[in-house]
Amino acid sequence: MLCRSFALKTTRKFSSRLFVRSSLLSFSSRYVRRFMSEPKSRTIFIGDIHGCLSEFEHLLKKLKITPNDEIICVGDLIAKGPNSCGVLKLVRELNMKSVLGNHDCQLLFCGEHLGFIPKGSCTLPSNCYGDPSKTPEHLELAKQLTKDDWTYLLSLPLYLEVPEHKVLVVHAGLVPGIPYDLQEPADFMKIRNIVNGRGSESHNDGVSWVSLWNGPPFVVFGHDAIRRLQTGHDWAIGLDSGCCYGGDLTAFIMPGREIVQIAAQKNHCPPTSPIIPQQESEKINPNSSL
Ligand SMILES: [Mn+2]
Repeated sequence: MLCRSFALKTTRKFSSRLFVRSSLLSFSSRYVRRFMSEPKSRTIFIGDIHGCLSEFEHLLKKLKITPNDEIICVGDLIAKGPNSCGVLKLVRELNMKSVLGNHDCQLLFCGEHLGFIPKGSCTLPSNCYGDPSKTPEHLELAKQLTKDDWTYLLSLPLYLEVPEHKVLVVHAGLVPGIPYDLQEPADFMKIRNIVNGRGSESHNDGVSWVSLWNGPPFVVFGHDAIRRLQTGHDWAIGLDSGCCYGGDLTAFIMPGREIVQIAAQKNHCPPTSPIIPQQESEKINPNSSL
């Protein structure tokens, strides 16, 4: 019942309100894309893959994807899982879209640090990047990427609008009440909570950003594996169901609002924070329509 009321309520709101669009941008337009496509049979949003190539392949097989499907990833394609390069290759070959996740962003920074991409390629504010010496996995991964991988990563936006479905795709989230172009770029990639009106990576202090998000648009996001799949919001859905931590890889399909999942083959890496236990009421049938 919870899921059904979610779908009906959201549909009604969409039909009666205008979709917000970004206008002037205070940071490089390279990080923003408005995605206009030919009508496709399905738009499939995929949660954080984190190098879990095998689960990714199984999910695509289960989805029975066709060239008419538009596939959009919520970022963090790489790191933590066993085959980041394979994921990048498949994402490129199947012409998938994605937004930039915090790990993708750090990989770019490591690539610049090691000279694989030109100095000045990483133009986001400094709080979007970490010290490369403290991210050895990303440094090692940078040595394995192809030129096409770098070109693809450099093309990823911080947010992506899908007007056809009145959807905004971001990796982590945004601060409610602030226009997209005035958001902190780091918030798009790292936010979990709002603390004293500002974005925070914490999941303990303040409240989750999504609990304050009243839409429109409907936001599809990832990053927050600690809270697992988040389907209980009217105006957003969180798709990071922690595949790399032994959870699931999740796809959300529009139209229809169907959820399709593949269970992780194994626990690929230990979680950095304890996973918040999922409430019984939040559990869903892995192939259900919301
Ligand atoms: Mn992330």
